[in-house]
Amino acid sequence: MRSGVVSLIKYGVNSVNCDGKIYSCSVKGSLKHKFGKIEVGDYVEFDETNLVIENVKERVSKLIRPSIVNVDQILLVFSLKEPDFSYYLAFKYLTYANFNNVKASIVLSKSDKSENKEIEEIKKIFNLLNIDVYVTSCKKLEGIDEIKDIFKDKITVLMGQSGVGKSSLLNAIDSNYSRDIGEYSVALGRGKHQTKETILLPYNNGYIADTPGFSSLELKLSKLQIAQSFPVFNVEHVNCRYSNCLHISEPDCAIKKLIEEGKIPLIAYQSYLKLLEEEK
Ligand SMILES: Nc1nc2c(ncn2[C@@H]2O[C@H](COP(=O)(O)OP(=O)(O)O)[C@@H](O)[C@H]2O)c(=O)[nH]1
Ligand SMILES: [Mg+2]
Ligand SMILES: [Zn+2]
Repeated sequence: MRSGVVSLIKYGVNSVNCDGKIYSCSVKGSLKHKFGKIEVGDYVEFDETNLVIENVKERVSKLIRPSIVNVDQILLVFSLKEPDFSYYLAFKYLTYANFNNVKASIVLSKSDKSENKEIEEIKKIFNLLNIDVYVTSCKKLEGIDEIKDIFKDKITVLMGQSGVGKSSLLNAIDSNYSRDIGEYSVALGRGKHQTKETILLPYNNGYIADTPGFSSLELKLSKLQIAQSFPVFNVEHVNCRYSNCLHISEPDCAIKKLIEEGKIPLIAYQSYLKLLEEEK
């Protein structure tokens, strides 16, 4: 028996990466019944002769969109332009990551298309919330070396709308990946010819996942789940009068106080209210 990681699932075939070699495996019938669907990111044991997956290790995390398991961290990619940066979207993805208990950092891509002033402004807001921000340009090859270290020993997922430059970033990190690059389409408001499947690419003793990306992400969370997963609203020192406080107009709301004191940026709170409005 050999062990490896499921790195791609296409046409019902599971590509298992084992010491850098790819084995195309099927799944043992009884395992399917017992365990359910195998996902990209699953650590499996397979029979090298029959090419059949016989065991799956317990998962540490599971994301639904993109469908991937055992993720150690999420790298949220937002382009500064085309598509334009949106705080609302950034906070939406951060809430999604928090809800799934996966650490998230931000990449601001296409820095060559933006002004320094705008970049500094965005960085300041997220740094205030203890969220790491990396700034990259694949066109000018800037900021690429700075993010290489964070992938070591981990499964990292690149997430973001299509067209923000996820595949371009991967190619800049390692040109051997040869990921397909889509053109950003103004009419569609997203990239065309985008990545179709989630795939794990080996890097620095870990893996980076390129994902299809999507034009919209539905959180499908209740208002209270959003309140509890929204970045900085879930820190320990926040002590609202009610434990189920939605931080709207409840008395003795610690969040409202932190906003008044300037410790939580107003734009974060506005994005939060917009997220709440969306979930009926
Ligand atoms: N100016 C500029 N364009 C970029 C940069 N990175 C990606 N792009 C362009 O953005 C478009 C979408 O890129 P792609 O990597 O396919 O995005 P993905 O859908 O997130 O994988 C392509 O036209 C790229 O050439 C960058 O750093 N600067
Ligand atoms: Mg892509
Ligand atoms: Zn509150």
